[in-house]
Amino acid sequence: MKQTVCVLGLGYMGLPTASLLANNNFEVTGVDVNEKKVNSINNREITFDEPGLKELVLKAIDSGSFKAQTNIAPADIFIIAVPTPFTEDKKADLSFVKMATEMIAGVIKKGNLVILESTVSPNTCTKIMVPILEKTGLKAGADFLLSHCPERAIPGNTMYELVHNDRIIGGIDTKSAQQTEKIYKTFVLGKIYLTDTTTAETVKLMENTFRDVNIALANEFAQIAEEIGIDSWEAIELANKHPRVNILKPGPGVGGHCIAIDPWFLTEASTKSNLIKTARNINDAMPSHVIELAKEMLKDKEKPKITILGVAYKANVDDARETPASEIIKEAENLGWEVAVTDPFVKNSEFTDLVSLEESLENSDCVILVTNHDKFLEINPTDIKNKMKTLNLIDTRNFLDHGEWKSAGFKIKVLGNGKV
Ligand code: SAJ
Repeated sequence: MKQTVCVLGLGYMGLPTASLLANNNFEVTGVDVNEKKVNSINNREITFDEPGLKELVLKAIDSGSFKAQTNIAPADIFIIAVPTPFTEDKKADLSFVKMATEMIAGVIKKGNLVILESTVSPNTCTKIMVPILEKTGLKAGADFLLSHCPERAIPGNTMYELVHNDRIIGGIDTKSAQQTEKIYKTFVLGKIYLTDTTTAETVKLMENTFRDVNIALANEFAQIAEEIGIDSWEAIELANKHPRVNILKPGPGVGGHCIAIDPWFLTEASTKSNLIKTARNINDAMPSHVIELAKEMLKDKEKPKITILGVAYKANVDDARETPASEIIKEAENLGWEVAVTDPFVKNSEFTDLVSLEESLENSDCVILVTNHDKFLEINPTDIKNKMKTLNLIDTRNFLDHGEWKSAGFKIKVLGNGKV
């Protein structure tokens, strides 16, 4: 008989994981509190774009091994993949993890395994989940198993990375880690490493913090390069020719639901973390730096109109969570500028109206490229120049063909390039 799995949270990680398990011999129930999302999945619609996901979900539904619902179902294995936002004072908001654990506590039976995939602050498994689950009278380790298997797949390439990336599994005991390994081995081709829950929680935060600090370094190099009068993009590329150097890319800021948030989870209980906080602040200040570049370029205009190309937090995805575009738009509007925003992937945004590319360029004084969607490479500057009032371009990703834009008559600024 197939083992039953209940996946709580049908978002960016929960739904892909649920569909992989359902296609690998598990009987899967996906649970989400959002009834609209549940209905659309059961009606064969996916509310976000992720290459390869829809096909896999439909295959799982058609084989009868996957269904979505709003209520928890008893199962052999529970997987929690709910969001962990952060609070105003930059602490992990674990309310969804707690709620999911309470739901499981309502149906858990002896012999069940509970797996946490959501990114959390250290000690969440032992200090928060175990007490909730033990209120049932069952004992962790003796009666039920508990582990943390942090998700590590990157949006935009989730389906590939869920299968091919290595995984870290931390158990409250060896048996919990080993039982979890058996489940992930059914679809993971990467290596699986076993440890304890708190180490696994910290490893996940360290990975995203490493990336955030590295991007902050690139962003600081970019601003220094602007002062010195060199091109940081060229300098970083050359520095990366060293066998032990790998500097990431500067940009308008760090967005997304992970890297812009997770470093705070690591620092919230620590008195020792200066570098991590400084890096976060450097990255959070990048939208203001973009506005400074725009102010310089538009200093002769009283009430300029700017065009923002891209609100997604990164290239070729429809996800605008924590996007640096939001702060850029807010600051520009506070200056009294007219702001028109366009994005070929993002359909709706909570913080701005989105218009077509054509409309966004109408009478504009400056195009600011925020997201490096490939689609923006198709813009022909000669075709759009008649729509615009003044021909200015700020490229925050060093992405567009500057020669082409210059030939069309545009004045160009590139973030991190003190030469242009
Ligand atoms: N960014 C830069 N410069 C760079 C790279 C990225 O400015 O050189 C910016 C992006 O534009 C974006 C932000 O950083 O705004 C984050 O993008 P990302 O592609 O670095 O990462 P995420 O947030 O999409 O996914 C990360 C991944 N973590 C790591 O690579 C260590 C992914 O593997 C995790 O699973 C995911 O966080 C998560 O869910 O934690």
